[in-house]
Amino acid sequence: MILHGFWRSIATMRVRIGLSLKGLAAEEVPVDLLAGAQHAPEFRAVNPAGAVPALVTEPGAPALFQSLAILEWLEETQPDPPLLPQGARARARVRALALIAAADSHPLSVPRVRRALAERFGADEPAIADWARHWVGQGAAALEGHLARDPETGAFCHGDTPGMADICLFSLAASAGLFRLDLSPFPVVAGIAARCAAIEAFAAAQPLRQPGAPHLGS
Ligand SMILES: N[C@@H](CCC(=O)N[C@@H](CS)C(=O)NCC(=O)O)C(=O)O
Repeated sequence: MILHGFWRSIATMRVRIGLSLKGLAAEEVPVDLLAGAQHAPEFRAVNPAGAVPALVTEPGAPALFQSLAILEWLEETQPDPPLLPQGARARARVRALALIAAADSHPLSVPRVRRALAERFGADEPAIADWARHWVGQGAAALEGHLARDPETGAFCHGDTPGMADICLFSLAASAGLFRLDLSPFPVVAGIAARCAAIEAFAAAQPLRQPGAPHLGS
């Protein structure tokens, strides 16, 4: 399989984790979002939406796209270990938690939105970072509210094994890291993110661990 992605891409990170938890490997082909490679005709042929991730599962077949749809495909084609719990209600809860991070929060800080803020409204870098922090924080607050009040929450979002909601929560925590948002006001979210970070499938998928990422620290 070929995973079109980018070191910094939060959505690609979700697919990296899902593949790894399922014991599957994909060769990652970088699409340099900071250089605008998502707009190149060669990549638009892969994903006309101009966004990563895009997963080519077999030669010649159109790529799968949208990280949550890819995670659902993984779940259906490779059920073990499961990313979703048993029972319709539990599955709805996990999908809803995942969507808070992946659908309500993350899209507001993707490169095309940051670029539109700069080009259409004259926002400078600090203002754009402030905007991104705001929406990541809104996502963290919504997750915290749901997780803290629900007895289904365990060491992870739903019980004591990581799944789809944890993948998305961990991706939100990675956004918080990139935009320097302190997650300590959200202790349940921060605790689950820390437990995810102790699992290699999660840790190895983090933006700063990818080839091409800037080397930070000594
Ligand atoms: N909802 C999509 C988001 C895809 C997306 O926006 N990906 C970002 C990187 S995380 C991207 O490629 N953005 C390109 C751009 O904004 O120009 C998913 O979960 O796959």
